Amino acid sequence: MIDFSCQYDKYLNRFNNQLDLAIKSLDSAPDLLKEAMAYAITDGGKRVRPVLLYATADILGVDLSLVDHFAVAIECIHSYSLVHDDLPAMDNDDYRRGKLSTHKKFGEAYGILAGDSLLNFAFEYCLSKQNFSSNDAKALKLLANYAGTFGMIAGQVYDLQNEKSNDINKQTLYTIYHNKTAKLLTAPMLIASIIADNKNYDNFEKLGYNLGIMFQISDDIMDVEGTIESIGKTPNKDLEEDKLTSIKVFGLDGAKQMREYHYLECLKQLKNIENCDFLMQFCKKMYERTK
Ligand code: GRG
Repeated sequence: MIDFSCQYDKYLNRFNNQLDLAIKSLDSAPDLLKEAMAYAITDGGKRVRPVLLYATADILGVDLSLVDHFAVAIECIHSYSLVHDDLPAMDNDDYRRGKLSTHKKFGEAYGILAGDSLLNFAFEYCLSKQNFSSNDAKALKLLANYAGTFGMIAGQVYDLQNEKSNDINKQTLYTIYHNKTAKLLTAPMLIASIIADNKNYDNFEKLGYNLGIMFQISDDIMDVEGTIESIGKTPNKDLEEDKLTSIKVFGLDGAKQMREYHYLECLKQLKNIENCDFLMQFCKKMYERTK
């Protein structure tokens, strides 16, 4: 039996060292931009996506040094999405990760620019990886696809379009959650799989889908049941904005049942993957999470 928190810390330490190197490489950027980017990406995040990447690489026998650049890139993209999501034009939140949101700390213009820069830097940093291979190119293309016009950004558009709507539709909800949340949680596992010549690709794709939907339903539940201290951002925002959420579609108890359903689907996929103890415990932690 593996020691889950020991292994999580191992991945976290590795990621933090890689992130330090990446931030150092920003030295020649304008001071305020660098500061705002570093503020947005350091401290407070759970680092779920880089941890998923390292854990999958380990399972598939991929040397972790081959995915370090991707770990930094995916957290840059995730952090940019949070910075932009907090802007007044989007979710308009003053708090994120237990501190002032980036635009509140540095002003709206720098919030926009720091987000833009994190997105560009993600790709620049990946492309600076030594011996960039054809599998790396395929993995980077997947990341661009899952984070962009056909993925997370599309999800954000569907999300905006369905605010204050009376059309309570499960299909629409799943389209939003798949794109907005699940794709960026699936990408790290698929990146590791692509680098391992597509090993277990379909299993990881289905695992990512279910983990992502479960993760977003938990986020909805925490929005209702959590506090600013526990979730690090303002609670009850979804209700205020009248968003299409799992709570609106299923009710609070129904959302909890759907969270369990997707957790069990994750376990089903994991049965097909060897040496997946860590991921099994990871899914359980995500199922039980309150922050
Ligand atoms: C603005 C382009 C653009 C996209 C925004 C992803 C997103 C789309 C908005 C962020 C808000 C949100 C509800 C995202 C869904 C995914 C999610 C639950 C993010 C929070 O991820 P965690 O819990 O955050 O991993 P930490 O802070 O731990 O990294």
